[in-house]
Amino acid sequence: MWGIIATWRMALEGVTESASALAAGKPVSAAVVDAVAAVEDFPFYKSVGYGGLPTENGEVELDAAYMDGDTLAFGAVGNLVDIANPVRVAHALSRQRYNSLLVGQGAREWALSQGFADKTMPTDRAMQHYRKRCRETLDKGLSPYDGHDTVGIIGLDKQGSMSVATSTSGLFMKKRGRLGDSPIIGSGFYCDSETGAATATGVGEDLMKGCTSYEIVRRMAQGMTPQQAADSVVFELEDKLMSRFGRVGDLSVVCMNNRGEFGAATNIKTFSFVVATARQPLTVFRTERLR
Ligand code: SD4
Repeated sequence: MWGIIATWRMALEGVTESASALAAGKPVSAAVVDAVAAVEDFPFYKSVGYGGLPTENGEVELDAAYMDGDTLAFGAVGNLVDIANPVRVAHALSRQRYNSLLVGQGAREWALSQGFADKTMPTDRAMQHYRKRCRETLDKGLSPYDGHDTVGIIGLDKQGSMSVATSTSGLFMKKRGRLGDSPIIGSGFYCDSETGAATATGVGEDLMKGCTSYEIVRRMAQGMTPQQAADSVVFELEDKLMSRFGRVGDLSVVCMNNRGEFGAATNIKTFSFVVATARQPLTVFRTERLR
């Protein structure tokens, strides 16, 4: 068996390539990292990598993570500025014994010391959006935080190994130094080859309150199907936050177990995700809030 599942339609091109690699028996780590890097490199995706939208100060600060489900090793970067592929830095960090999560200037210095390329990440297009949003928030009182998506990709290879990776520019107009769930193990991602993996997208401040990805994997380990685990975690968290916090942001997840069965759940109107497995031809699903 092999399989790959990713948040959002934007992952399609990267997933297409990596699905062929997995079908050909290639290892999951490269398949997942390459698929995320393809999304990072595409300048028109405004919420990931090159072309990602800036902080309120007009800087692009990127977050990314990688986790190996065989060893449970992970690496993550937060608030990384002007380095070409944050997910590749996260993957390199996962091979270090210590310093698994590096942020800000320290993350950048480490990436440069390892030979990662210095690249100006804000694009003219992203800066035009930024200036427009600055005017709109002032003139029309619009929320500055709309317009964010994270790519999260889970893979399973023919050897039964699993891994997961995430990458995002985080919330548009976030404060300098703000981290969401995407580089935080257990919240934005979790992977254990003995069970399966999960990854999340949406409002990190809320996804972190439920340790969302870990909780999905834990429920799969206790016998839930991926779909049951995804639904129960998203809607229980939504209910809890509504009753105790009075509001809830966007919560969307995808997950897969080590048999290539998958699930997805969302509390927003439409959430797209991409899947291919040995049994499921490559498909872009558009799921809606179903509860
Ligand atoms: C964050 N979860 O930084 C990310 C953003 C995201 O859909 O996924 N938005 O909070």
